[in-house]
Amino acid sequence: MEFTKTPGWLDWYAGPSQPRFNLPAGAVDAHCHVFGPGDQFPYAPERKYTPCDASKEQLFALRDHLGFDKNVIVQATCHGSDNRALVDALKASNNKARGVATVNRQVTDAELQAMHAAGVRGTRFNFVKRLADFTPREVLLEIANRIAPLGWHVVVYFEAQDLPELYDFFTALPTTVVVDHMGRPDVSKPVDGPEFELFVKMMREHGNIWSKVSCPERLSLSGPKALNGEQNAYADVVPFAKRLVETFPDRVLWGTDWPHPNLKDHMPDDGLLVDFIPHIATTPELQQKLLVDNPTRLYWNDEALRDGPQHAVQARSSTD
Ligand code: 0GY
Repeated sequence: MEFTKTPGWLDWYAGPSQPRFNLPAGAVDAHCHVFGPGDQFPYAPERKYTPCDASKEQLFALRDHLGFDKNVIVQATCHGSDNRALVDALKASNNKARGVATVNRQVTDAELQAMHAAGVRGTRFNFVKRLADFTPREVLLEIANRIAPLGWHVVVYFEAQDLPELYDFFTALPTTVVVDHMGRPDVSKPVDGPEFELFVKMMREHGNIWSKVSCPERLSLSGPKALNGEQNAYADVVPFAKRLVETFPDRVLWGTDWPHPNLKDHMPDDGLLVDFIPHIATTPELQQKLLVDNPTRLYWNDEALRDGPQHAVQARSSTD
């Protein structure tokens, strides 16, 4: 099938630099996507954007170029709840990728089992209005209760101004909950102001809530150029991500977000994004947790699943 990209679409950057920061052995890129290819895995009719293709082979080549060992591939909204491109990538990864799918309430137990066997370990609920249509909370809760016995977690994507309204729903979920991109803080506001404090409170009071400290390129107002007196790109995002890494070292994840859907301003160099990591995780210990220990525990901890959900719950709450 022929697809025409959304007007103004920025394609992913094909010549990423070699990062200066050496990733630790076993590092996981814990947030990235595959798009299509559309002629093999058509984009969903209900999608809000049509991207350029970004295949599993291209993702795995980027992984090797940057020095990552593994990927966590997150279902992108342009594929709706048709997880075939994701599952295809997981199966081709040689156990080097896990997945986060999007499922609706019609999903059968057999389909969930098949996705689990392919490497899916979570489902994503998207509350960003420009990306996904509204789904009633009781339907999402029903899905969360269906996937919990598999040891899966829920990934949530929302914007900071919507957290007050979503807070009670998130904190009542029966699984580990992973927040995309720190809940998209407005980085022009103070890192210790009321908006980000609410996010920190949610993580402090709920040991099952994790955060990806990813997407500086999406959140930054200062952009990819180092500012006067600053040494690094995306400097205005550093205090937010650094605070979470240092406060919750056992519940943070990092990912490139390749192929960077819906960016309007610039397309990042993924090598430069990797060089952002030591500014937010400033010691080898913090880097090891962020890049290796945490994602490995969440996504490759199959012993917990063999012993049943009870064990998985204990594994969850033993962090921090
Ligand atoms: C991201 C961010 C975005 C898009 C999606 O699934 C998606 O379409 O997640 C966005 O547009 O902010 O994490 O990839």
